[in-house]
Amino acid sequence: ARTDCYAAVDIGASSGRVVVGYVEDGLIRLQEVHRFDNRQVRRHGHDCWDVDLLHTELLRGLACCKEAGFAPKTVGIDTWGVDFVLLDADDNLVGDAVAYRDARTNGMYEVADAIMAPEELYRRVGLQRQPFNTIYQLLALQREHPEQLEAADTFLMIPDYLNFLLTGQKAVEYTNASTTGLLNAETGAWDETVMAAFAIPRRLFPNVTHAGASLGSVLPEVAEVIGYEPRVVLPATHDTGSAYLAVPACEPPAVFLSSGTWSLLGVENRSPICSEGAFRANFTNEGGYHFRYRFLKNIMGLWMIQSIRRELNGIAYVVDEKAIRKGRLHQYMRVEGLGHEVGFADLIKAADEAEAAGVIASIVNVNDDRFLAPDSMIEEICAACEEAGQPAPETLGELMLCVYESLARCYRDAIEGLTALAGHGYASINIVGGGCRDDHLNRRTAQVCGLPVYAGPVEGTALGNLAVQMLADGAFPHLKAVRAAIAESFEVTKVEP
Ligand code: LFR
Repeated sequence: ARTDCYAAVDIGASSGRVVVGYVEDGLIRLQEVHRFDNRQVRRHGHDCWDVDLLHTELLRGLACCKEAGFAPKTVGIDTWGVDFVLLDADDNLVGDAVAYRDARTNGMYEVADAIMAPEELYRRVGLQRQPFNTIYQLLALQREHPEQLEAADTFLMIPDYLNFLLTGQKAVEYTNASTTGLLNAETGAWDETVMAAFAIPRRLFPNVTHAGASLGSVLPEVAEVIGYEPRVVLPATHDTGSAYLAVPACEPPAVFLSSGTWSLLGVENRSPICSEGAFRANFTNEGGYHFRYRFLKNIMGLWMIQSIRRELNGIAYVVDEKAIRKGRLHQYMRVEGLGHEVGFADLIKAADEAEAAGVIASIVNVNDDRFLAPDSMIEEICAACEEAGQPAPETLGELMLCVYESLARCYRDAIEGLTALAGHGYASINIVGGGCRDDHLNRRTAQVCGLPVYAGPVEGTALGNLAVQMLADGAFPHLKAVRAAIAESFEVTKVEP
């Protein structure tokens, strides 16, 4: 098996993949060896991650490397942010890995704001206000299950936990820790003032470890199952942190957009901006690789499109035998004559046709929290249109056009916000991630924002993950070199406004 290679395990809210990367003639090559659907399950009244499924798929994926002829030197794991598990003194899980879209954080803004003004919290931690931030999840846990916090010994985020299962080492990686709302934006260490104010026990939190660090070899029992013995290296374990590393930054100054379940739109800075203006515009300062900060905004993203697709196919996004949240087809919606499951291509086609027919899109505020986890995305969009005095979409094309146009306008507003805060304009939008394959969205984004769109690479997150492993192994001398190799190795499509 080929050993001069690295494996990226990249797990998003809707799917995960294992991608092997290696360098050949200065270019980076990728091969996907495993892909799986991620899912949420209903447990003890909450939407939760199935961490056992993630563990199984992780091992399966690493074994697939070997089956594909690779025995990677190192392995790196990244996932979405904010979510965590608690371990007791015997390293057993305490409670469930509740998923960030779960409703447990409802009402936590009020609780938190009575403890510390949100402006003050922002000045310290620089994190955008989102109901799912770890800090609000911990406040919810304090109220519902104080005994779990009591019984807990260690707080680990999802990738940290998977790393622990591979190596037995407990480390909390910095980029993902920066999504908790508990890390000081300036120092990059746990903010003990914030923790004390919110009565979050500091003793649970291992000191932060930085991307590039090695956690050592996998445990013997893991090596046995996967058929080789890689070291586990920390990439930017927050997927968005990995994705931003892989942006080729064509035509600077460029706005970066990592497009997946979320659209993460922003720029990379050398220091955090925790100003009043940044707070008001709700931009976040997430910690990046090597002292960089992602100054960005979360935009509802492909989640809306994924939800519509699931709903049209009658699939719930939470697996729950007892109270399955089945998508209800809105009374006006018709997908006729398709004869197969609705795919993304069908949705794009419907939007293209509606556009060609001159349909005027109704507009919704995609960043309204009502779209975070609605029972029916389709009904929620229709209701939002009606409440705003606009016609509710009556066809799939109208619905899709509404989503696309609303997303693109939210991108435009975010770029205007960035421009106002930075005091200068931007020349292009660079999109990485699965969403950069959506031609309709690329075209509309270019039009509405009035900027050229550079789309690619699609595997931005896995690439960013691999980039840090390659740097840790000395395959590239510095970040600039690996970024240049990424730009040269992958095709980027330009879409003019
Ligand atoms: C994207 C992402 C975002 C984060 C959200 C929740 O996958 O990691 O950056 O805000 O998921 O964790």
